[in-house]
Amino acid sequence: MDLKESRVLVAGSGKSGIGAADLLKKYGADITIYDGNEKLNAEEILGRLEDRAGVRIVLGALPEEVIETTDLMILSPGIAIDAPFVERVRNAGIPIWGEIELAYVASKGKLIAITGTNGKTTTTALVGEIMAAFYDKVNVVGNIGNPYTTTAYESDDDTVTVAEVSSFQLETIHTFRPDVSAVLNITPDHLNRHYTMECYTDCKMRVAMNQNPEDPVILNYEDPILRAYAPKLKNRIVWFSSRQKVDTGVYLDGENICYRDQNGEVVVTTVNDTSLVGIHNTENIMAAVAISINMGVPVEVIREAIRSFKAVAHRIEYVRTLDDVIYYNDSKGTNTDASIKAIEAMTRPTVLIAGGYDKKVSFDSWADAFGDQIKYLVLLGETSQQIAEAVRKKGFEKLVFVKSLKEAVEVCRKLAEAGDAVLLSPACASWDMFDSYEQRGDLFKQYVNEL
Ligand code: UMA
Repeated sequence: MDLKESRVLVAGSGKSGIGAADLLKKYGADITIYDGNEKLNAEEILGRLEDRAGVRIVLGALPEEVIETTDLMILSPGIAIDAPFVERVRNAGIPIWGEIELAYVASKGKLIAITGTNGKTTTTALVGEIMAAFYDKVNVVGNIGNPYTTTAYESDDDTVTVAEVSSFQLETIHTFRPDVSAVLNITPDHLNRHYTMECYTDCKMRVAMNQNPEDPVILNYEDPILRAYAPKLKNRIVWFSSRQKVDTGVYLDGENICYRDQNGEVVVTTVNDTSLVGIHNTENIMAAVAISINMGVPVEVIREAIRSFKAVAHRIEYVRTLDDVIYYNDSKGTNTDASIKAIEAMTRPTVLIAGGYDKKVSFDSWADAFGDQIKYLVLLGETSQQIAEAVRKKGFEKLVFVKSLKEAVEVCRKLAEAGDAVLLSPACASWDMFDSYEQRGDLFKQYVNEL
C-alpha cells in the first residue's frame, strides 16, 4: 500500500495513536485520528502531534462517512479487534493493521521481538542493554512504553530494534517478521479480550508466524503450553530451561547459565553475577542470552551487560525501609502469575496490597501461593470482592478493604511490624482506577515516601 496516497484512520489517541500518526505524516498520508472517548479534548490530542497540519480528530461515535473515506485503519493495542466500530470498518472491506505492523513496514535493520505473559519488559530491557553494548544503533520499543512507530522511520540497515510485543499488538500483524523471536511463558491473562487460553496462545505465537524456517524462536522448555505448541512451529527452535540441560540452547547447571549448540558448551554467566532476583528472572536472563547469541553478540559482551543490568521499575522494585519494614512496588504484577512470582520472592512476612481491573481470570492459584508468607491482604479496586471470595475459600481471613491506594498504604503502615515487608502486587491491571500500572506504581512510591 502506498501510504502517501492513503486516507488513514488511526484508532486510539494514546501513545500508539500519536506515534502512528507522526509516522504516517512523514509519508504524507491523509490522517484522521479517532477515539471512542468523547470526553477527550481534540486540541490536546493535536498538541501531542509532531505536525498537526491537516490532521482531523473524531471523538465519540464513528460516523459512517469517515469509514466511507478511509483506505486503511491503524489500530491501537488497547482496542479490541471485535469492538463494534472495528467490525464496521472490517465489514466495509478496509484493511486493518496494528500499529506494530505499520512500524514494521516502515522500518529497516534487524528486529528482535519478545513476548510472553510475564518477564517481557525485563527481558526486553536487558536485551536492549546487551545489544547496545555491541551494536551502534539500538532502539528498545513496543509495549515497554515507547511505540515502535516512533523509531521506525529513522532506522537504517544497521539498526537493531528490540521490541516488547503484547498479545494485543500481535493480533493485528500481517507481515511483521522478527529476525529473532522469543516467547517467555504463557499463563492466563487478558482473557476478557482473548476469551480462551487457546486464542491467547495463538495470539502470542503469531510472533513467529512470518519467520523463515531458519529464523530462531526462543522458547521456555519448562512452560507446558510452549512445549506442547512447539511441534506446530516451522521455525528453528532454541530452548531455554531452568530445570534440565537442553541439546541446543540455554540452561541452568547449578549456578551457571550455559549455552550449548553443535559447536559445544560455554558458561555464559552465573546467577550470582546479576542484581536480578528470583527464578523467573533467571529465566529472563536465559532468554536474553539465547536471543543475544543468536544475534551474534560475543559471550564476554553478554556477560558484562548482564552484570551491570539493574531491575526495571515497578517489578519487585525496592522503595524504602521504614522502621524495619521494607516496601516493594510490584505494580507490574498485573496478572496472577506475575504476582505469584513477587509473593514467592518475599523473604519476610508480608502485608500484600492487591486488586484492580477485572480481566475475568481466577484467583485460586494466586491464593494458594500465600502459604504462611502473607500476613494481611489489603484489597482495593473492581476485583476486591472476587479476590476476597477466592482467599476465604482457602481459609485466609485477614482481609482489609480500602477505597484508595493512599488508604492502602496507610493501613499497611499500621499492620506491618518490624521485620515485615509491604508489597504492592495487585494481580490485576490498573485500568479500573489508574491510567496505567506505571501511574499506580509511581503513586504507591509517592505515598510510601510520604509516610
Ligand atoms: N480506545 C478507544 N476505543 C476502545 C478502547 C480504547 O477509542 O475500544 C482509546 C482510549 O480512549 C484511549 C486510547 O484508545 O484514548 C488508548 O490506546 P491504548 O489502550 O492502545 O493505549 P496506548 O497509550 O496507545 O498504550 C499502548 C499499550 N496499551 C495497551 O496495550 C492497553 C501500552 O501497553 C504500550 O506501552 C503502548 O501502547 C506503547 O506501545 C501497556 C499495557 O498495559 C503498558 N499493556 C498490556 C500489558 O502489558 O499487559 C498489554
